[in-house]
Amino acid sequence: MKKILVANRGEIAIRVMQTARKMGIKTVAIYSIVDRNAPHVKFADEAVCVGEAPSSESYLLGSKIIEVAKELHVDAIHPGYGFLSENADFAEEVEKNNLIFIGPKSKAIKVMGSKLAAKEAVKAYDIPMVPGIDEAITDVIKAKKIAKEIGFPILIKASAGGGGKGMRVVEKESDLASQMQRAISEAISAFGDGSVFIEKYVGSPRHIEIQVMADTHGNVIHLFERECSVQRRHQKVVEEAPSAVLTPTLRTEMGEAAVKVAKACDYVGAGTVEFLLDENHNFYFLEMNTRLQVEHPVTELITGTDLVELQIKVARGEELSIKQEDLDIKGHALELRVYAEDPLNDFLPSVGHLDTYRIPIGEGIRVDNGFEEGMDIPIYYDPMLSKLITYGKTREEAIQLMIKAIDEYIVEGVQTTLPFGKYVCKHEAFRSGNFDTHFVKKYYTPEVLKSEMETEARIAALIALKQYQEDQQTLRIPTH
Ligand code: MV4
Repeated sequence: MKKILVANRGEIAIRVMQTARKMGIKTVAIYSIVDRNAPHVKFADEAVCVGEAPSSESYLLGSKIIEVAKELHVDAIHPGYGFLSENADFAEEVEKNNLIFIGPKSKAIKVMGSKLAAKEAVKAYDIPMVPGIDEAITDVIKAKKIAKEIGFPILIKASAGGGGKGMRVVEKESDLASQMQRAISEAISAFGDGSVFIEKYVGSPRHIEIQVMADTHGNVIHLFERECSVQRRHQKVVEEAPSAVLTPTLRTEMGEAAVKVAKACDYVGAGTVEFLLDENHNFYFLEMNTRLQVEHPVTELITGTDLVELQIKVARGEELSIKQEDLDIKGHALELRVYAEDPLNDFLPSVGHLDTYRIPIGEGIRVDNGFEEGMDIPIYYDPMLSKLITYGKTREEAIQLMIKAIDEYIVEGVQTTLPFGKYVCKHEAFRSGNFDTHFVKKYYTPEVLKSEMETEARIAALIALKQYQEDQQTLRIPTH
C-alpha cells in the first residue's frame, strides 16, 4: 500500500494522514472549494478539489472520489468518520474498483446499519440485550400487548435510527398509539424506513462502548471501554477511558461480548460496540458503529496503540500483531470535543472568523486539530474545531490537566464549548464518577455557566489588580 486517499476533512483527515506518513505511505486529500486552503489540504502530498461546498456536492460524491483515486493511482481509501464512512454501497463500489476500503466489508456495514438486522445477527451469540422485541411492529394492538408484557415505561425505536431520531419513551398504555404513530412518521421522514420496535426503557443508563479490532484471519481483540455518558441531545461532549465504574470482571465480560458481536458479522477493522449499563451494572448491547470513532484517541492513550495504524495493517491483509493478553490499561484519558458552538445560547453554531487560535501544548496533552488562526469556519460542515485530549496516571490527574489545558486554549472570534467542558470537569457529579446520560440535562443551564465565568473574570481582575499594586511598589524609583 503506497498511497491512501482520505475521503474526509478537518481533524480526522489530518489524523489519518499523520499515521500514513509515519508508515511511509503517500496521502491524497480531497476538498470542496471552501476548503481549498484548509489544513488537511496543505498536509497531504496531493490534493484534489471534488466539488462545491455542500457535502452532497463534494465529500459525499462516492463515484467522483473513486474516480480521483484511480486517476492518482491510489491503493486504498480511508473514509474517516461521518460522510461516506458507514455507506455500505460506497464500500462495495470501492472494492469493485480494485481499491481497498479501509474498514469492514459492505455486508457488515449493512447489517449493523439496521438495529433489527443487528439484533438478528447476534441472536445466536448469547449477548445481553434489553428486554423487548426483535422485529418491526406496526400493529398498535400487538404493541400494547408486548408493552404490557415488558412493563412500562417502554421505548419505541426506529430500526434505521441514529442520534435519537425516531425514539419515543412511552410511560403508559394510553400514550402508546399516538407515540407509535409519531415514531413511525419521524423514522420515515428521517431515514425513509418506518420500521420501529419496542424495548424496555432503561431510565438512568450509562453509555459505555467497547473498541474492537479484527483482522481478515479471524482474530478479534477488544481494547477496553470508553465512557461516553456526558452527552447533550445525543451529541457526545466529554469521553473518557477507562470508565470510572467498570470492575475488571465487568470489563472482561463486556469486552468478550463485544468480540462476539464483531464475530457475528464477520467484522474486519476498527469498530465500536455500544452498550447501556443500568444502575445495577447490567449491560445490554445496543448497536455497533462500523467506523473509527471521533473519541478513539482516549483508547489509544490508555492502550499505547495507534488505531489507524492497526486499521491500515489489517486492510493490507496482515494478521493482528497484538493478542488480547498483551493489552492492559495504563493511566486515564479524557477527551473534550471543542465545537464552535455557543454554550450560553443553546449551543447554536458560532461560525465565523478565528481571530485568535492558540492550542495548548505540553506533556499529557494531545490536540487533534483541523483549524488554524485566521481561518473562517465554513457553515457547511460539523462545527467541531478539535478534540482536546489529556492523559494522566489517574483520572484526577487527567481532569486537572484538562482544566489547565482549557485555560491555555485561546480562541477569539467565535464562541466554543471550552468553558462548558471546564464546567463539566469541575462538577462534583463528574469528579465523583457518579453520573449517567442525563448529566447535562440535570446539571447544566446557561445561567450556572455564566455565573461561573463571571466569578472567574472577577478573580482574574483581582489578581491583575494585586499585581498592579505590587508593581507600583517595586517599580517606583525615587527620583531624588
Ligand atoms: C436506550 C435508552 C434507554 N433504554 N434504549 C439513544 C441513541 C441510541 N443509540 C440508543 N439510545 C438509548 N437507547 C433503552 N432500551 C436510552 C438511550 C439514550 C442514550 C443512549 C446512549 C447515550 C445517550 C443517550 C441519551 C438518551 C437516550
